[in-house]
Amino acid sequence: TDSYPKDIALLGVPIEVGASQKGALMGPAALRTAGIVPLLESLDFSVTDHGDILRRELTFTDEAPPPNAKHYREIKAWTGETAQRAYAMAKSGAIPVFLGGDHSLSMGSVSGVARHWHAQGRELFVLWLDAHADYNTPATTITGNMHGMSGAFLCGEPGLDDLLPRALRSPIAPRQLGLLGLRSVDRLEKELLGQRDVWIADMRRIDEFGVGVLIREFIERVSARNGVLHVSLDVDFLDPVSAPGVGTTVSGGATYREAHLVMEMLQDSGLVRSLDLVELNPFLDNRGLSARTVVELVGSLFGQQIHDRPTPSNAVV
Ligand code: NNH
Ligand code: MN
Ligand code: MN
Repeated sequence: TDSYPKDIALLGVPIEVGASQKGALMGPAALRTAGIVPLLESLDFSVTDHGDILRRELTFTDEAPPPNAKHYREIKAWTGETAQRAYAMAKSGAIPVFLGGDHSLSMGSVSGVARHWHAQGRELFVLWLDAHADYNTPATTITGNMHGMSGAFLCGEPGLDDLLPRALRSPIAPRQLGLLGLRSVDRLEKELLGQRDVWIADMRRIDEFGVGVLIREFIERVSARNGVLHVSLDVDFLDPVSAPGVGTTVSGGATYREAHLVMEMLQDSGLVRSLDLVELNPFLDNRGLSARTVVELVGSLFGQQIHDRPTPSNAVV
């Protein structure tokens, strides 16, 4: 199989209107302050920071928005730009890392990288680390917040059909999506998910089987299809004790060590080709704790080890 990329491309996507709380637009700056660039360089990556997408440079349309999709036109503008940038970054051979920004940014980032891998004849799998399923459509949402709709959009569920032009879209099948860490799902969202072949490991399964068993199961699904993996990390995947800096904390989340183990095992798999870091809200953080925790997790994902292990425990390549 192909060798692991040595280049990482960073792009800040300071979007916050997909969430109800303001402040996620400060996320990219906080992740840089927490040292994401020198950390990746210390792990022998060559890092190119493309800076942030600028809101004032986006093009807004004036079409009538669909119902129950707040700030639709602004999110459409972010999604189109993010998808084009994501496609170009993935095509360059680097590993794109998207600094959010709320989780609606994944509608663009994943669409762009999926389009690249589709052109390569590879299936893109998406691992969604989140307290929430983000599988609402305008027909199922309670809040109308579009950060709760990203997964459904990416799987081609109806209701946001004109958000991204056909040519920039590359929907994934529900079986290519994995949700880990769930503990807050809306009623109609749950009903919809129940009819789809999405891989789901909620907190109950994590408690019962341990995160290591579950992540190995998902990695095996990806490698069985010779797929590649995009990781979408919502800060609220973590327990609020480790990461209070997020607009939608839910208690009972992944512990600091559980999250690191996930990242370490993903590193061992050699399958991760792109990453979103989303929902960090520095305005709500406790002296940089959450930003630092996220950056430490990025370290584990890209090869930082506590002690060298010559033979990874779950090598699949
Ligand atoms: N399910 C809720 C909604 O759709 C919450 C989504 N909020 C998130 N998602 N933070 O990760 O509004
Ligand atoms: Mn989310
Ligand atoms: Mn969430």
